[in-house]
Amino acid sequence: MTDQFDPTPSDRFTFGLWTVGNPGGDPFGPAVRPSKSPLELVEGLAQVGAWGVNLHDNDLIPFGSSPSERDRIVSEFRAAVDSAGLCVPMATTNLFSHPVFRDGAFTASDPKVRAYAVRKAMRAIETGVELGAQTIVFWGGREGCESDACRDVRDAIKWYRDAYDFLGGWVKEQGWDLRFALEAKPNEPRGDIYLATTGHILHFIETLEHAEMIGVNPEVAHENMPGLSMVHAVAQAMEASKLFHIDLNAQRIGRYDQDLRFGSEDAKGAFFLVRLLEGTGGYDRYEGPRHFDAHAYRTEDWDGVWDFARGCMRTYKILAARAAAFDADPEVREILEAGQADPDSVGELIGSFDAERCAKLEALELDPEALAAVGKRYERLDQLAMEHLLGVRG
Ligand code: GLT
Ligand code: MN
Ligand code: MN
Repeated sequence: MTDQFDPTPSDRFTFGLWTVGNPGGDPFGPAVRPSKSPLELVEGLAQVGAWGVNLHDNDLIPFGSSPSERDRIVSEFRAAVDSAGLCVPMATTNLFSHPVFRDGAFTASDPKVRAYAVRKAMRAIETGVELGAQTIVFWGGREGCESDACRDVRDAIKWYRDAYDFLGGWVKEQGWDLRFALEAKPNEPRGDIYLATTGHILHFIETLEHAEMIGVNPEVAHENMPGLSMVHAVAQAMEASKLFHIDLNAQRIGRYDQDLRFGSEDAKGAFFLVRLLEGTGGYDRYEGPRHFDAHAYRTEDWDGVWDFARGCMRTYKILAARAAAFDADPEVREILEAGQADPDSVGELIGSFDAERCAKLEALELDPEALAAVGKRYERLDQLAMEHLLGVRG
């Protein structure tokens, strides 16, 4: 049975090779699913209605491959992607698995490790460009420490900056129209990871030489792990025109990085996130790919993996429809409009300072007791959100 929530390529849903390809191993037990090749994964993704596939260099090209093996693998993959009707909008570099990165990659204390990491990123960017990627994600999984005795955090941040300044300059010299999207995570696998949240990264970007080509790739799980709001992180990134990519999944607050099926935890958080991305509540829609960085439960076989992938996409579309209904609901509009009404144009007085506005502000009659007496009706508003989300209204 099909319905309007089944994914189609025009929804621009993407998955990483490492997501649907995750064979279910964890720190306590081995893989539970036979592994599938990148070519098989591409075929499966096309069948479930995805638009694109993303990859790390080593998801496709085994570490240590010779240049000729690498060329053969990339051209075979490209042919498979083309014949499946998919695309590769994003590529990334594995700067965390190999033991060489045990003390970090761009922030490792040993300058030779930093040089090796930058060169590995250059090779991965070349592969991304060859496959048509427009966005290069950087997740600094080993950029952190267990003990701050090991280095001064300010040195780490400086070395981090050096790497992005170098790579940004190199990309521009090649003449490639690429954007970098930096992904935060507060901890795991390191005790503390540098630039722990999207907010930290947004500031760091402003200190970079090629800041205009660098944005963020927030992930639901990584904001939720420490109990922060993904909606607020994404909104701040959008407000700064820095939402270059997004990692959609689900997470219970306080747990390890669970990478669960999108929307399967914190349905209300997912609802407000999709509402934000779709722009139904105001402002422009996010136009980039909707990327799922999640994997199927360890209980699943391969059928379960494709159920998982379909589930991510369907939930996104269901939430988009629910968000549109919420924002079209006259009672919702009425509460929001009443709450922000400004019949005396008082809001205009606050902004960049000038003496005339200041005088008007000073002259206003403002009665804090009367202002404080007004109930905001957010209980009703949130209940309306819940009823739309639960499908009993609109
Ligand atoms: C790794 C990590 C993800 C990142 C990937 C991109 S790698 O799977 O857990 O959150 O987005 O490097
Ligand atoms: Mn991610
Ligand atoms: Mn994650």
